[in-house]
Amino acid sequence: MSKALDGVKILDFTHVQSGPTCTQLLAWFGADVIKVERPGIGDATREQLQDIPDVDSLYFTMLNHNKRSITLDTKTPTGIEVMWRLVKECDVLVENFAPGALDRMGLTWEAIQAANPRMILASVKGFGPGAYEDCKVYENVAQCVGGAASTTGFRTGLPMVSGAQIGDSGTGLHLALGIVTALFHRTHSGLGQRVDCAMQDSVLNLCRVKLRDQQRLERGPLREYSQFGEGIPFGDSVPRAGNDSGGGQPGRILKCKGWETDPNAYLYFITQGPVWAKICDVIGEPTWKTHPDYATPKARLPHLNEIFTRIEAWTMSKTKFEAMEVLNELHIPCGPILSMKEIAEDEALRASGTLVEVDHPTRGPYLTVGNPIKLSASPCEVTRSPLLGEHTAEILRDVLGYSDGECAAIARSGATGAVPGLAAE
Ligand code: CAO
Repeated sequence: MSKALDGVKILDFTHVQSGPTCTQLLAWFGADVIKVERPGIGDATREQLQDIPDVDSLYFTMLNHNKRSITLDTKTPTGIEVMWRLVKECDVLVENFAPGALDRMGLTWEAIQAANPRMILASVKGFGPGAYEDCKVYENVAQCVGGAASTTGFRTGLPMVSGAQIGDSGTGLHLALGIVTALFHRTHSGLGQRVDCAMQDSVLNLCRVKLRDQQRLERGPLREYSQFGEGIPFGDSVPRAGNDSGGGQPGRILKCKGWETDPNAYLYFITQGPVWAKICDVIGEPTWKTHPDYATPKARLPHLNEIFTRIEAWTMSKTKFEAMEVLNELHIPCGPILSMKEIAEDEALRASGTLVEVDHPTRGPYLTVGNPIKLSASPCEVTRSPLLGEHTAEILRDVLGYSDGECAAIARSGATGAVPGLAAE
């Protein structure tokens, strides 16, 4: 079966997490992703957080599946020549260098357009145009400047970053959507374009409900926040709301049986309006169905703390899985707090291909997250990340059409670093 992006060639100048997340997705959809790395060094994450000495880290392997790696020093004359051949040959150039680095490499938008008018140039930067456009940015910085940290955590605690990598992986996702949109546009315009995603903007996009609340706050207190029920006045910006649900259906994290010793013996419980009567029955408070303080969502808002305390008395009598079973039967929305250990052992996630075991020549088998987006006519097979420069020779020959003699000359020039077998030919 052919893949959705079969035939699309991606010139991948990405590193660390945000850019590689994007190009990995494109590779999973069938694009040929050619990752350009500095000879002898490669993507810095190959060596970061290494759990096995001298073996590509899980940080790297889990973000670079299904790609090919070419080592190329794009600051040597021969490297520059090969780089431009790649620009002419590929459909999309993706990069997340620090601001200015691409231009310093000679890859200005004007030069790229002149060399290949169909080329799409996709970039991740920390910030969009403005005072901070020249700044380097990493994940947690993006979470802070995008509004996530100020609205995450508990009201009385520090601003909090999330374990979900919304700055890096979130921006990579946004960029991937921009790229396929630009590829679609190109089918009728015939031309490439620039696709720019700033990490600050992507985080803010994921935090849009908090900007919604900022404007609601200007018209009065946020009645669904626990803080309202506690009688604590609001300030002039959206406060951290702990585990309060961000939507119109109030929810909280509640203790379940075993919480004293198990840090994840909790359940997220949502008091969805349409199933309120069932909630009252299950927790043993049938009179709350008609009681004026509890009968309607609006009446319940000032009493949420009391309501969740009562529900928690019920959830504490069950394990999180027992509670979920009872609640699911009644169509009451809820979810157990799953640890990474529990997720890693989840049979359904493995069966669906969301969790995949991959074999690696120097690491051996490891578990990774596969493609979370399932296309029925473009199934995804997750293959291991490339070793540094593993595909240098085949890319020079098969993609760029260099003869064996030319490949050897390129290798001898030092542009590719040491590539076994190449210089000798
Ligand atoms: N051949 C020769 N030189 C190469 C090369 C190659 N194949 N690949 C990269 N380089 C060079 C670049 O040209 C650049 O050189 P100059 O600065 O001298 O022009 C240099 O390597 C380093 O690039 P960088 O500045 O992007 O890397 P850094 O480690 O200093 O910064 C990061 C890393 C992530 C902070 C920065 O790239 C950045 O802010 N990127 C944009 C935002 C982003 O994506 N952040 C998320 C990262 S994941 O948390």
